[in-house]
Parts: sequence; C-alpha cells; structure tokens
Amino acid sequence: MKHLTKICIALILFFSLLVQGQGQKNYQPSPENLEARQWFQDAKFGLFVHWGVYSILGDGEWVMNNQNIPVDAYEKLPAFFNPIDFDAEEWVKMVKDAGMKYITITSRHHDGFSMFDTKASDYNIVDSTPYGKDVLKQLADACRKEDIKLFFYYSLLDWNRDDYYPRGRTGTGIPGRGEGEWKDYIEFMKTQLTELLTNYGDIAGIWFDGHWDQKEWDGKKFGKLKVDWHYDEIYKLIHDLQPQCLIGNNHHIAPIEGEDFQMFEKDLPGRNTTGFGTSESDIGQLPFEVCETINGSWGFNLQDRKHKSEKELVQYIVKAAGYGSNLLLNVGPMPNGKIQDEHKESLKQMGDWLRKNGETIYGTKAGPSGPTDEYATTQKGKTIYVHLLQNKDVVFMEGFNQRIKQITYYGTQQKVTHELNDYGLLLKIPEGRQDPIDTILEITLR
Ligand code: FHN
Repeated sequence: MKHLTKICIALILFFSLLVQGQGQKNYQPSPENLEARQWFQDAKFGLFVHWGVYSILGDGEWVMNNQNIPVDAYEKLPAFFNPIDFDAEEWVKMVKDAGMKYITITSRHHDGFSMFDTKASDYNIVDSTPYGKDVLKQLADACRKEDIKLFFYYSLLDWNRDDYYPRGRTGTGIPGRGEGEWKDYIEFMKTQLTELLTNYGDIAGIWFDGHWDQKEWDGKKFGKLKVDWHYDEIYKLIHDLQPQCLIGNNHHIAPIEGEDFQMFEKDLPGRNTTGFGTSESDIGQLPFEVCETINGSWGFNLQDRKHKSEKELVQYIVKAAGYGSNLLLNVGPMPNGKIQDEHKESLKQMGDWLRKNGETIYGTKAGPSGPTDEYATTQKGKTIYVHLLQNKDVVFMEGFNQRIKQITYYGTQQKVTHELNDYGLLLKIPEGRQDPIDTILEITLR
C-alpha cells in the first residue's frame, strides 16, 4: 500500500511538472538577489516599453498574427525602421519625472525581431535596419547614469524562427513558417540571454512571456504544456551570470522554482477579470508586479484613443500598492523613437501626484484592509495610509481592528472624525475635504 502511495505521489509530481514546466532545481536566492527583491518591492513604479518593427504598422505588437502577415513580407519591415528621434536620455528623464524607478523593455517580442546587437541571428536592429544602432545599449547607458534600473522583456514564443517548432497555438495563420529543431531554439535563447546579461552591465531582471503559447487551451482554461522550456537550465544560466537578476515569467500560473517575482497582466493580483490571468489560488509568496497599458495597446497603435484618465491611473497604482504590488505602466513608442504626447502627459500627471503623495506608496507594504472600489490601504511601520477612492461623506471599513492613536488628513495635522467599533472603522469626511482622485488619511497606530 505504502509503495502504491509513493508511486501515486511520483506520478502526480511528474504530471504537475509537465503542466507547469520544471524550474531551477533547489534554487536558493543569493543575498544580492534578496536585496534586489527588497529594492523591487520598495520601488513600486516602473515603465513598460513595447517597441519593435511592428510600431511602423501602428497596429500593436500582435499585428503579424492578427493580420496573418507572411514571414517574408513581415521581414521587409526592418528596412523601414529608422528611429532617428530616439533619445535614450530623454526617455530616462521622462521616467524619473514620472516617479518611476525602473524600465522593462522588449528585447525581442513574439515577432522574433531582436532590438539589440545579437550574434545569434541577423534579424536584429543593428544588422537589418538603416538605423544600425543598439537601442538597448543606449538605454542601458542612460539608465546607469541616472540610477534607473533596467529589465529586459524576453519572448519565449517566436513567429519567425523555424526552430520554434513544435509551433504553439498562436500565429497558426501566418504563411511561410518553417520547421526545425526545438533543441536549437533553446540554444538560441540561451545565447541571446547570455548576451543580454553580459553586454549591458547589471540587469535588474528578465521578464519572460509566451509560455502559454505551448499550452493546450480549450477556450476557457489552459491544459497541458506541450514542450520543455528548459527553465532549469535557463534560470540557472541567468542567476549564474548575474545572481541579483530577478526572474519573472508571465505564464499566468503559480511561481516556478527559480523565479524571483510574480507578475499579473492587466489585473490586480488574483482578480483575473481578463479570464486568461492568474487565479487567486496561484498567488505565491514572491514580490508582485501588475502591468497595465495607458490606452488599450502594448505596442504603438495609431487608432487606439482609449487613454486612461489621470484618476484611473493614479487609482490603479494605489490599488496595486494596496496589494503590496508594483505597477509597470506601458508605453508603445512610435517608429521614430518618440513617445506619443498623450502618454507623456499621463506620465507627467503620475509624477506630479507622486511628488506630493509618494510617501504613501514607495517603500510601503499592503495595508491591513485589502483594496475595494472604495478604498485601499498601505502601511509603513506604525503608519497606515488610507486612500479613499470615491467621494463619500461616510466610509465604513469593515473588519478594521487596529489600535488607533490618531487619524489625520495626510500632510496636515487636521484630525479626521472617526469611530472604531466591533465591526470596523467609520470615517466621516466633509465634502470640502474630499479629493476627486484620492483622499489620503494617515492613521498612526499605538
Ligand atoms: O502577448 C503578450 C502581449 O503582447 C504583451 O507583451 C503582454 C504584456 O503583458 N503579454 C502577452 C500577453 O499575455
């Protein structure tokens, strides 16, 4: 009987590895890595950049798949890509002014085009565009000067290469895709990752994406994983090259061994309103990052006018912080290397807000009351910041049971009328004290 149980456990482990993919065995984060995780958790705000030759078509980064552009036709794009107005220092300045602490940029997206100088393929910005320069190198140099950390997004999925074979469930309508050997694809990725972690100085993290392309999908949920991503080797390679480098993988499942942070796409942790996101039961113990677009697109989209308002964006970072999470807010630069004015304006507004209220976000952890549509809380030591997100005269925070010394309006000595009872905390906020975006209160605990 005991023997049977052991076999069952081994089988369950075997199949769960097939579903998840095996990570870096016996991973023990180095002291530098743990320090980097702490920095990351305190940083709270970063810029996501989706930039590639797809920006020329102004229809997002999935245009090759969405328009079923044949491989040989798409391969004509690099010849038109000449972002002469790209100014890395200007980007970094914009990031700093926005109150952001790091940048995560696409080094290679699903279209397979590398935005950096790689020896692993000529299909890259240096060898195949009239521009001929490595934008990641320029950005790495500018970031280093200004103390902004740099992460590289790296697509696991590839619609261009023959050796991305077996193919996944996307890009199936793209004509001209070839057939090759999976082991060559793994070697290609390892070569590129080695370059990314050798030629650009200290890299704060690698942001993987595309794992889900190789999973069965019945239209509602993911099933079995069809390939071996060799995460055991890939994660080890990264940590051996740069132990502090934080690995995250947008696989939408619970963290795999060897990862250092967990991301949530277009959703607050565990909410999964998109339907393809990470479920609540898959929330792990690593630092969190939520990523979101300013309009509805990651890559530059000429027609997308659905730019989020200042209120929506500020409330999103506040709610993310209420979960103890970072916000990675996206821009899709234009083919000339500039960022569209509407998005620059949004980043400026975020920066203005954070200059006044950043203390209630940076370096905080999730507060005692989880975010709702009405409020979010963050905490630093004996101080709790309550962010009231709707204009109401009376707010009741159910279940709040901390030992309060005093409550004031943030940045003032003015007391807030309140009542703590067995059920929670009742706050009375006169109309004149309500802020249309976020009324912040400071609770000092005993
Ligand atoms: O397919 C990508 C998409 O283009 C974009 O990069 C986002 C960012 O989180 N991730 C994938 C979708 O899950």
